[in-house]
Amino acid sequence: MAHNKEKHSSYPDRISVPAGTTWANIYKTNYHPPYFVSPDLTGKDWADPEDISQVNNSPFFSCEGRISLDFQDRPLNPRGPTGLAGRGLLGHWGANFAADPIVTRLNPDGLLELITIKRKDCGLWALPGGMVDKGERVTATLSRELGEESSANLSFDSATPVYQGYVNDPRNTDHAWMETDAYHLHLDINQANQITLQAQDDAVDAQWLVCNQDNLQSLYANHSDLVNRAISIFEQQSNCTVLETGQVVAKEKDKYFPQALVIGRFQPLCNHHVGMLHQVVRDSGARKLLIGLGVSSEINDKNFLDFNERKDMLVPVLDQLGIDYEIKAIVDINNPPEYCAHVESFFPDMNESNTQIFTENDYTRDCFIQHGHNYRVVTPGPQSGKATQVRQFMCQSKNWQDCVPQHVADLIKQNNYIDRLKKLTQHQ
Ligand code: RP5
Repeated sequence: MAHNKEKHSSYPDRISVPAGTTWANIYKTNYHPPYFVSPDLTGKDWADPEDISQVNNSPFFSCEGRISLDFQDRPLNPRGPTGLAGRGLLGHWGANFAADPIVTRLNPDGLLELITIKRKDCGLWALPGGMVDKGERVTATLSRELGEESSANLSFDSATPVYQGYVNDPRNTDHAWMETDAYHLHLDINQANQITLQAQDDAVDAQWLVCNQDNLQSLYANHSDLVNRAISIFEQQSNCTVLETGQVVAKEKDKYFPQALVIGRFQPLCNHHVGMLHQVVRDSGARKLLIGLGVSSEINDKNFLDFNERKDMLVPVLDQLGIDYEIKAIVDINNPPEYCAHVESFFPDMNESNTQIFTENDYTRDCFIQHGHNYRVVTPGPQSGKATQVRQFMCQSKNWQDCVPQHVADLIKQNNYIDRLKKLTQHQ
């Protein structure tokens, strides 16, 4: 993900960071970003002290995995250098946790609409999210923030979790960044009619926004990704399709796809993946399962197992599914318009009418539904990020064994994959 290029009004200019720069290769560049911490943080009890040695939340927790530190023990942005050091406007060193409510309804014209607020700081339409207070449950934050910014009063106890992780927020810096928990709540007409939207607090306006792709793409930060993820889960749960215009239509009846293509990395294969594969076979009724195993050009802390090592983990699970399958290595090409053709070149029999695609990755999903393609893409569940957690547990010597099938645990131990992962993690 390229960092957000929006300049925050109170921020100094960032220095430009050449594409492909990571913390591991930054020493090859002359990287001296300006340092900025907003005077607004001074004296605020919710903000960390500026002196990092007085911060007692190390090791820094992040939904993105293990956080590396720089030579001053400051946490480093997991998505790489941003061109600006310090915390900027963010109170905490490292991850700053927010929660984002995605509240939708159908309008009388059959269009899906979403509660949005216009942010006071930048004038952009956004999800009415906000920071999680210390010790607060995320569902409580969602209700509170929605109420504070739009006056709507809703409970999120039955909402669907759709995303947990990094937000491409314009306030992010090398040492502080936003992460969020996004939950989706779809209201029926009676519930929606009880809401009167009225901007409050950090918002100058609050409105129901039609979920067409133009509107979604212009939302703040990467809020469009969060909403598209919610839409894709909503489509599966309600057996409908949301068109690019926001129009909600019933799914093509009796459309049957004989093949299911699952694209994933399985770094490593964990219990969540096993459940997902069983679900795909059960729900799709497919006769053949195609597995596209994402292969990175480099071995690193996120891609620590090679193709054959992961194939060895997958085969016993696939054998148990009782259907025909094929596994192919899909080498990363970092070229969204070409990605669909790239995958098709490994599975020459697949096309839009005989294969539906299952992926938990937003980037992959977009490659198959944008750029002129019309594949049916299904997000198997909101539980992505489980392999990240397994890797984290492996590095921290926590109980990772319970998160993976027995044969995977055996392979990990027999081949010393933990040592390899730890070494790669230390080199980050
Ligand atoms: C975004 O900033 C989050 O996704 C959330 O919507 C928001 C929280 O920050 P404030 O609105 O409280 O400034 O990164």
